[in-house]
Amino acid sequence: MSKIFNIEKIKYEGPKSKNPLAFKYYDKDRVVMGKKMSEHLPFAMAWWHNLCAEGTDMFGRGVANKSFGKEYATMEHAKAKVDAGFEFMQKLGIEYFCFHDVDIVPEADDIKETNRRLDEISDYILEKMKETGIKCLWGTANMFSNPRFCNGAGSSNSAEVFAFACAQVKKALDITVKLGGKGYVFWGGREGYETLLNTDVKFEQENIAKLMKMAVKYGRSIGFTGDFYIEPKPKEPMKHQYDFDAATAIGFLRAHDLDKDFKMNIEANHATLAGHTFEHDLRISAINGMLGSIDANQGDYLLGWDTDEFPFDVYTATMCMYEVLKAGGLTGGFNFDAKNRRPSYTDEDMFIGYILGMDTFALGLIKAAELIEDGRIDEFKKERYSSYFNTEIGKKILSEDATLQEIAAYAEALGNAKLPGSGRQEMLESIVNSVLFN
Ligand code: XLS
Ligand code: CA
Ligand code: CA
Repeated sequence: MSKIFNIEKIKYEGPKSKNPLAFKYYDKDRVVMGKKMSEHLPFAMAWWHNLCAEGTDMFGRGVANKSFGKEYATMEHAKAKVDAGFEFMQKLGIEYFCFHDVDIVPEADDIKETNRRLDEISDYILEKMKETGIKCLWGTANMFSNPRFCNGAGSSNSAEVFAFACAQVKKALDITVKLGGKGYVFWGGREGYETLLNTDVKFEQENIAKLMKMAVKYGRSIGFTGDFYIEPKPKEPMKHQYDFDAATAIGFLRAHDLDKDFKMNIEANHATLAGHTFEHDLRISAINGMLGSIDANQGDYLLGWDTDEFPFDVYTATMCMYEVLKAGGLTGGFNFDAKNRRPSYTDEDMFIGYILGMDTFALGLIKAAELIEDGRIDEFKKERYSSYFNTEIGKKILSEDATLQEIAAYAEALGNAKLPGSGRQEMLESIVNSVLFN
């Protein structure tokens, strides 16, 4: 193994450990509800935050050094990032990675040269994958950084820019397939608008659907059998993003006949920006058969933007894992779309961030399994709807031949209805606390 990071392989030391460079809860072989933790939690490293981002913000330059000893924007640097990434994943026991095209090579002025670089780097990545057994969770095209995409990619007002979006999606699909990626993501990027005064929403949405349809057709023709994902986000960078939340994205996919090929990649921080909980968007995806993959991070309730923090909130991770277990697991995985805070700029911090995230989800998994095994929540929920199953009127309502007149006649004969059973939210919350802190 190369030696870019002066840090040993991270081991499980248990909850009492005070070693910041050890797992406290993520014990990969521990069996939870019949499956190993590592199978429940296929974790992935996000190339962009971990190997590229240096902590630049609106007010200041980077703080962390991600040169890995090479000159930025060179192929030597791109290769050093591959070395660093694989060493990092091996040391943490992470089995997958996710990437944008421009995370893995410096973008050239001419797309033909960028594509050549992508061929070169993907050969190198492939070698590392064979050597280590590490796999690709998903790939995507960055169609939001280059100035040409200032008005969006698939939704751009410029046909020429739309053509460049096609070229990037085509190449990113080629590379994803070459690396055996399980999925391909469309995050909206700048697919949205700032003002209706200059925007034809219908035309833009139809064009996005057109781009996606062509991508599905091409992807299938080159042997991509995985899922395409939409990753919803309500705002940022655009004021209005078309894929606002899971419900909106699912509606869009159905309207354009794309729902057979696509699932959702739900990011915690995006769900909360949409005014939902993380678990809300997971549930909406799951009940529609579209829970594919997860971008595991968390936002900050005091800030109105996408802070992409490492997940730390065990309540939320528990509710997430409850949804995932109930849905029978993910076809995708848990990508840490998370970055260290700007003042946490050392190599150690990179490792500690991932340890925090992996431990938080491991604890969430353990606690979600305990909640399910405890059974009180499920029993309560079943009882709460029982009048539909154990009363004549309930059975009638659920029957095929129910009519509005017949059901209305039942109500009129009764004259008035009893209050529905108590929701008992406080009792359920106290069950959650007693399971979390037993
Ligand atoms: C940005 C998104 C992005 C996608 C991939 O907010 O989270 O990083 O996951 O393009
Ligand atoms: Ca994301
Ligand atoms: Ca994000």
